[in-house]
Amino acid sequence: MDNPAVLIVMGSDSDLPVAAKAAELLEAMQVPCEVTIASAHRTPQLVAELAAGVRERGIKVVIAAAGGAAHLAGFFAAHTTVPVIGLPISNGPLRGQDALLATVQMPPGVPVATVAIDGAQNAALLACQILATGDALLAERLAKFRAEMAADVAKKADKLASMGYQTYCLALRQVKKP
Ligand code: RP5
Repeated sequence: MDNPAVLIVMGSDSDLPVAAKAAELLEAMQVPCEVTIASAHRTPQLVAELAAGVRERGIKVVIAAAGGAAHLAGFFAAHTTVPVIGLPISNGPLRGQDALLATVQMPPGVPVATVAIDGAQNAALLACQILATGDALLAERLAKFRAEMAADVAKKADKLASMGYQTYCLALRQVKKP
C-alpha cells in the first residue's frame, strides 16, 4: 500500500480475523491502511524498526493488535510519538483479559489508547477520528456513520413498539438459532 495513513500491526496471523475488521472499516471510510505482522517478543528488532520509521513514512496512527502477554502496543509506542491504539485480542485461555491489562496499563510518559477486547471497529473509528481532526471529508463520513447508527436504533425502537417485546424477543431468538 502506497502512503498508508494507518498501520495495523498484529503479533501473529492468529490475530488477523479480528484485526481484519479494523482494516475493513478503514477501507469503508476510504482511509488507506497497511496491515502487517510483527511480534514484540518473537521479532522485537523488527517492531522497533517499524515503529522508528512510521512518522517518516507519513503514517498518522498505528493500531497494534495482540493477545496474551500483549506488549506489542506498548513496545511500539515506546519507539514513536505517532499515536498508538492498542487492540487487545481474545486469544488464549484468559480470553483477552490478560491482553487488555497488558495493553492498557502503560507507565506515565508512553500512552497507548486502548479499546475493548476485540474492539476492532472502535480502534478503526478512533483512528478515523484522529485523522478527521485535519480532514473535513473524513469528518463528514464519520458523521454519516453516526447518523446511520442512530437511524438503525430508531428503526428497532419502532419495530419493538409495533411488535411488542414478547414477539420481538421470539423473533430475535429465531435469528440466533444455528
Ligand atoms: C501474541 O500471542 C499474538 O498477538 C497472539 O494473539 C498470541 C498467540 O500467537 P500464536 O501462537 O497464535 O502465533 O503474541
